[in-house]
Amino acid sequence: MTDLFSNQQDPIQNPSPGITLLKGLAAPFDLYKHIHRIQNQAPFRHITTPNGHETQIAMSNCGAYGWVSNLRGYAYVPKDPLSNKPWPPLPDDFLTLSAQACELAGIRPFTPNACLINRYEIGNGLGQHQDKDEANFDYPIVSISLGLSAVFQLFGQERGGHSLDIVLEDLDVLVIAPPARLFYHAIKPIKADILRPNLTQRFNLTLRKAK
Ligand code: MD3
Ligand code: FE
Repeated sequence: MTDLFSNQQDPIQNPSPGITLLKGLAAPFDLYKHIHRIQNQAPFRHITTPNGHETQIAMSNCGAYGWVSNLRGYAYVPKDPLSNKPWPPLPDDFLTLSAQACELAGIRPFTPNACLINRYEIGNGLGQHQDKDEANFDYPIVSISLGLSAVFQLFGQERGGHSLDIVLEDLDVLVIAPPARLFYHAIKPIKADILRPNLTQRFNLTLRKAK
């Protein structure tokens, strides 16, 4: 029923073509268990971008390929440059969650082979950018949010202009598929949550087919 006094929201939302927000879909999984194991093998690090600046957010990866950045540019590589060893394996839970998300979004499932993990502290954000280091932009990206909420901003094919703002909460899963796949997007600086004072971080995991 849709009445003025209902505070229920649809667990499956389609705020823009190609974008599906699956509220709380990650709840059944203990994803922190996996993050802790991954960060023991491939610690979070602030990477240097081609313009010589260090990223605000810290990053790690798991899967056959990991996304790295250095003064030469951005790339997906099979080994962690810090250890010169392969990235930790992609946990089965991540593949299960990705398949569930694609099914609920009504798109063809894909087999992710890369997972970038972003870690935000309070005050950290991510500037407007496109994700275009993957080989084939027809494949979707599945994003999982953990911890503090974020305001995700979706722009269009061009940088700037108006944005559609979407709140990503703890345990939400976002599926990004064409026609939104190459849209510019950003994360506003993360705010503290007065109701959860012990929460000081946000994690975002993006499952991708890199190559
Ligand atoms: C829309 N991460 O890792 S996830 C990134 O919350 C990235 O850490 C953000 O942007 C984060 O590149 C946003 C949601 C997301 C991921 C990829 C997209 C939205 C996207 C690619 C195209 C359009
Ligand atoms: Fe991105």
